[in-house]
This record gives sequence, C-alpha cells and structure tokens, in this order.
Amino acid sequence: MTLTDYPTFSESPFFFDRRSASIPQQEDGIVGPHSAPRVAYYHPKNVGNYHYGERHPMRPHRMELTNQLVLGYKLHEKMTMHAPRKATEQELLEFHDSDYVDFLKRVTPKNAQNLTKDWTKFNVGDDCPIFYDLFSFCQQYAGASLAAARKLSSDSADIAINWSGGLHHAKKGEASGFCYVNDIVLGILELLRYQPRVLYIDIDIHHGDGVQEAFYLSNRVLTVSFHKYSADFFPGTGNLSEIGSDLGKYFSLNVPLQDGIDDESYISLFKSVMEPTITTFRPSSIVLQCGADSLGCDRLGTFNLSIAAHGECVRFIKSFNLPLLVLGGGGYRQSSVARCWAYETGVCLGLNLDNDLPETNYTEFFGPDYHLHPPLTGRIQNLNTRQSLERIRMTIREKLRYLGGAPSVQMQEIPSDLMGFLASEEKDEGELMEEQPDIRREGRLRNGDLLEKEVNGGGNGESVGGLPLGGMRRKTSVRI
Ligand code: V1D
Ligand code: CA
Repeated sequence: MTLTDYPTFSESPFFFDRRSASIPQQEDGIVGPHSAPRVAYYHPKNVGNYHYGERHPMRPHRMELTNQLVLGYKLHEKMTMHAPRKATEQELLEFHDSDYVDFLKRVTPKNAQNLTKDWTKFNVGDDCPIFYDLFSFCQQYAGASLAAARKLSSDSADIAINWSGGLHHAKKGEASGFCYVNDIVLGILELLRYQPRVLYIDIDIHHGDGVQEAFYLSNRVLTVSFHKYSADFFPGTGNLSEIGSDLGKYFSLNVPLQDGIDDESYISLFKSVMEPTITTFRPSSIVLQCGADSLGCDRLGTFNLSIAAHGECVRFIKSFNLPLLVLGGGGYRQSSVARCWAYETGVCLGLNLDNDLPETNYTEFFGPDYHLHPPLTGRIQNLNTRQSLERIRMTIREKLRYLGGAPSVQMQEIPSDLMGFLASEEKDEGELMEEQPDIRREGRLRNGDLLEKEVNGGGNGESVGGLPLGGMRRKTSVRI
C-alpha cells in the first residue's frame, strides 16, 4: 500500500495513519511493550439506571448501551472487568468541601424544596438537577475512577477505563454542567500519591474547567483541553491566554476551537500539540477524558468529528505506552456515545472491531445501519481557518518552550491510606492484588515511600528547592 492508497476520513469510516506506511503498527503483529496491554474496565453496578430527568440531555443510560456493545464484541474476554465499590465520603473530601458533600448526601427530590437557599450556593438546578439517589450516583462514578487510578498506581494494569467518569466541570464546592463530584481530580490526586507528574487531556467539546481550576497553581499536573470556545458556549472559559499561575504557570494549556472542525484538522492539531507536550512534560501517567460530544451530530456539540478520528486521539495517546486512565464525559446522542466508547475500548485493547454491530438487547438504538461507523449525516460549516489553527499550534508550541522540560520533583511523604477504608471483603480480586507491594513495577513508588527526587530534572526555572511542588494560594485549587 502506498501513501496515496489510504482513503481520507470522508471516504472511509476508519482512520489510516499515514505514518503506518513507514512505521510498523502494533496491530500488524509487531511486538511492542503494549502489544497486549493489560486493560482493566470499570463499570459501576446499575450506573445506567440513574436519571437526570425527562428534559435533561444527560442520559446515564448511554453507559448501559456502551457496556452492551463491549460485551457484544466480547471485549470482556480480553480485559479484566470490575464492579467497583462506591467512593466513601472521606474519599470525596480529598477534593470537595465538607458542606458540599454533606448537602449532596442529604438532598433528595422530596426535601429539595426546603433547601432552596443551598441551591444557589451549590449551583444545583436546571443543569445539575436533584434526582433520585443522586449521592449514590456520585459515589459510583467517583468510586470507579478511584479504583481505576489505584489499579494503575499498583501496576496491575497498563490502561484503566471508566466510561461513567470524566465529569470535568464539578468544582470543589459546587456542581456545574451536569457534574456533581469531580472524579477526574480525585483520580489524579490518587495517582499523585505515587507519581511525580500527571498529564490530563480533555477532548470533550466543553472546556475542562473544573480540572484546570483544581490544578491551576501546580506544576505536577499539566492540563490540556481541546474545546469549542465562544462567549455563549458553556462554560465560557478556556481561552488560549489561560496558562496557569504561580508554580503552575505554563502548566495549563487550552486549544480553543470554533464550530465545525473536521477530522483532518483536529487530528493534525491534536498530534502536533500532544507530542511535544508529552516529550517536554514527561508525565508518569496520563488521564484522558473522552467526552463524546465532540462527535459530529451531537445534540449539544457542533464539531464534525467521526468516531474514527475521536478514537485516533486515544490511539495516539496510547502509543506513548504510559499508564493511562481513560474516562468518559459528555455525549448526548446515546447511540453515538456507545459506538464511540465501545470502539475506543477496542483501541485500548489494540483490536479492530467489526463494522457490523453485535446483537444486543438494545439493537433498535443502532438502526437503520447497525454499523459501528455510520456516515455522518449533516455537517456543520467549518469556521476554523487554516490560519486560525496555525496560530493556535504556534502559540502552544511557544508556551511549551517556556515550560522547558519536566519540573523538579521534591521528596514528599505519601500518606498511607486515610482510613484503611478498603475492608478486604469489599475488594474485587484486582484490588486485592493492588495491596501487594511486591507486584508493583520496579522503580514505581510504593504506598508510604517517598516520591521520586528529581532535582535539576529539566526544570522550568520556577521549581523551588526544598518545597513541595504545586502551590496553594486559591481556595478552589488543591494542595499537592
Ligand atoms: F439543554 C438543556 C436542557 C436541560 C438542562 C440543561 C440543558 C443544557 C444544555 N447546555 N445546559 C447546557 C449547558 N448549560 C448552560 C447554562 C445556561 N446557563 C446560563 C449556563 O449553557 C451545560 C453544558 C454542560 C456540558 C457537560 C459536559 O458535556 O461537558 C460533560 N462533561 O462531563 C459530563 C458532562
Ligand atoms: Ca475539552
């Protein structure tokens, strides 16, 4: 096959990386470190049964559809499957304020009317309604991200997936944009107990404001969000000029895009931003939020991405062979979300899935084509010009030069498990393994050990000797 034999996205439902003409790909049978990555899949019990309300666009039921496709493609035979326990209150308090967690715990659709003064304080209402068993829902999706992060930290998996997580808008003390607790921040904090640097990437069409804000002052977490940016599009933040502050200056990157971006330009920009980001920051693990509202034909989104292109971002990040936490996020056409996340589960496993969807209990959701990659119907005009994209690319590369290498990481004692909260009978087999220090990867940090000392490790000129990295000057950021 020559380069010119590869179809373009618009001609083919599958992405052909043009590099594959010269670089052998692992799907071709070349053995690499991740030729058969160990993938752990987290699906909280009954997470698909929660309901935000009839007129609300967020449908947790999409997780049930996704899971059915995953099972239908028999992907459960290739990875470990986990029904994680709920996050404890104590675990939620690692990031969230206690009055907010207490409110989430107490509020019900019945008593909500008596708590109206708290509605404003905690930002619940139209976007973030109080629905039946809300607190359990939060504990379920956050528990899954925490278990997935622990799995990676203990080197019991190379990739851990939680499609019910990725709720990137939740703040320390308030709900926002359909998100109540921020499982991503909690998962990153868990990873930071053992690892010096975590890279967060967000391909949801909305700005990952909650995660950015939590780590805005830190140089141990670099956040990158690709999103639609305009004054009237939620949440209205994520301009190129938001770069982090204090020790975290240059450790927040934003890729603000306009309506209608297509596969070719998105992937080209994604790769040319992420490749130097990873080689410059040298993360010890990566968290990837895969919000599927960046797909074409989404009910809230206005991009033109195909599932193949969205999945290509996952494939590209996976190719760096770093511990990878893969999370869900937005996505408001249930059938597209399920196709996308099932496809991306296959990408994580290094498998090519048949374009004919398997039979499931929900087959009627996937008509009339019943394909994994149906053609996009109805494109939105692409308002991203070649020049505007080039400007973004150059500006970000410029910022990476300031970042100038991975930060120094100082010795810092890692607290042991806060409450010894994992009673052994609560744990699944994988989680029990996580407690065995001897199974951890050589050189990886252990619970109770000291974090890697990496003085003069590149540095951005702002790392300070003797002080833990990541400042804490704003109430909304976390102390790390
Ligand atoms: F259309 C609606 C119908 C009912 C309830 C809410 C909405 C709705 C659509 N878009 N709400 C929004 C966005 N909110 C506003 C508010 C109007 N106010 C002044 C602000 O525009 C919120 C969009 C949230 C997107 C969430 C997400 O996709 O990023 C996500 N990520 O992880 C989980 C969800
Ligand atoms: Ca985003």
